[in-house]
Amino acid sequence: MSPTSLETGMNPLDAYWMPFTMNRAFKAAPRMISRARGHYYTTDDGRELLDGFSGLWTSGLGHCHPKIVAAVQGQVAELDYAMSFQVGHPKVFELANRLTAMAPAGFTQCFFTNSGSEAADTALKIALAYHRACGEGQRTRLIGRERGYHGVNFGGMSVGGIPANRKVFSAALLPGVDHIRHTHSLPDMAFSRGQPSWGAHLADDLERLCALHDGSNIAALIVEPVAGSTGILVPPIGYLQRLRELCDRHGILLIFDEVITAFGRVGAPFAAERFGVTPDIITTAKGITNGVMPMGAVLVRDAIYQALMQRPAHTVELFHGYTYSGHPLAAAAALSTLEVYAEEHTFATARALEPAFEEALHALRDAPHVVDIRNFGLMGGVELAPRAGAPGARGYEVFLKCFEAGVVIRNGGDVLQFSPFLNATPDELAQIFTTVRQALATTA
Ligand code: PXG
Ligand code: PLP
Repeated sequence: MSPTSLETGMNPLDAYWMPFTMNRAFKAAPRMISRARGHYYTTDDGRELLDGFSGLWTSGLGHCHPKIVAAVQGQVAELDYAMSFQVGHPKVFELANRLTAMAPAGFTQCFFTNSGSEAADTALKIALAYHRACGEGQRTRLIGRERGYHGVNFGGMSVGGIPANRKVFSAALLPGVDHIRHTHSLPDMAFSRGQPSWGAHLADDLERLCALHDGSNIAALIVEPVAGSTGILVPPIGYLQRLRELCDRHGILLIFDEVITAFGRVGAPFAAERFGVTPDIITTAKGITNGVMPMGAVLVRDAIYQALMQRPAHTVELFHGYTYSGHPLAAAAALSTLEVYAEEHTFATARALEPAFEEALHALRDAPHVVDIRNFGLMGGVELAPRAGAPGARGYEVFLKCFEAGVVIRNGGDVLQFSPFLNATPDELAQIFTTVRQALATTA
């Protein structure tokens, strides 16, 4: 038997290589969460923390919702796993029906994954397969957007546009990918509330790429309706409509990555509905199970599915899938989550909370270091001026101070990010922003 960390004197936290984390700093001063209930985490030393980030955009209903917990507990005792290839189980079919019923008109199909990253790669593969089935196999180019985040797998990373996530893997990125420019411009839109009025013309950058590569070679454009990970970039008024028009003009599939924006985060089942722009494919994850089980889903318009169903019926139509696609526990968690969203009128509740959230967020305008504030739905970003020579250090320090003071937020570099619960109370919003203001006041 190998010796334990106690015998070797190693840090017992050493073996776990944490994702997107400063591993050495964490292990020197861990932040350990051992329980959660409702809107609070409990740390291993018994402190209660108000969660201002809804998990990681995942848990809009609050943690350990009793109904979802019971659904998963019941399911694990009834059917723990069933093979997902050539075999099915009832709940995943029911879930696909429910999801397509919630989706914009014309979406009839749902493909299941285990994460947002897998959903992004699945959507890109479906786009390529669709064009080939339509006799347009030359449409292989994939277009993303600067500052976009579509997860960390090779496809999503390649269409993604966050420099740090790409730098080390530069030579391994997919060929044939290009990016339209991002929509952010501090001089033109700082402190906009909701959608900026400037910037619809930025969508025309897609025309530049259609001219360069020829539109007939482009398979799909993937964008987040509201960019999340990069620090909340809200689409200018008219921008998404313009992207839709250009995609139609050139026969390009439009993919909305709604891993964050679906399921109430912008006060509707999908951002597509809220913005009144219908893409061809929608990717989701996170809120689909309220974060209780890993699951992602790719929602697809009927014409795409039908195009792939033309070959003889004894053939596999799409050579793609995951061992855990539509896992019974995830399906049970998702079905129960959708029921709670309906019973508790969660999306309307979230929508009603938007003005109070916007006010509380924008009240930070006069706090030290703040150079921009952005919001849409219950997504909020507060951008800080970077400390000279140490980008990200100031944001990280504010995150640490808030954690110490009992509030969990997230910093993406120097952008503080806010994702309150969809059913947060005014008092909770006040606590979050009072804590952030105090942290900013004591941060150099
Ligand atoms: N697409 C989008 C739009 C996302 O926001 C993913 C894909 C990937 O999902 P998975 O489940 O593979 O992680 C995401 C994930 C942040 C942050 O700080 C956001 C995400 C992940 C990590 C950090 O906002 N979103
Ligand atoms: N690697 C190996 C060796 C496998 O056998 C499989 C699945 O059978 C995978 C990777 C893919 O795993 P998953 O289907 O969970 O994505």
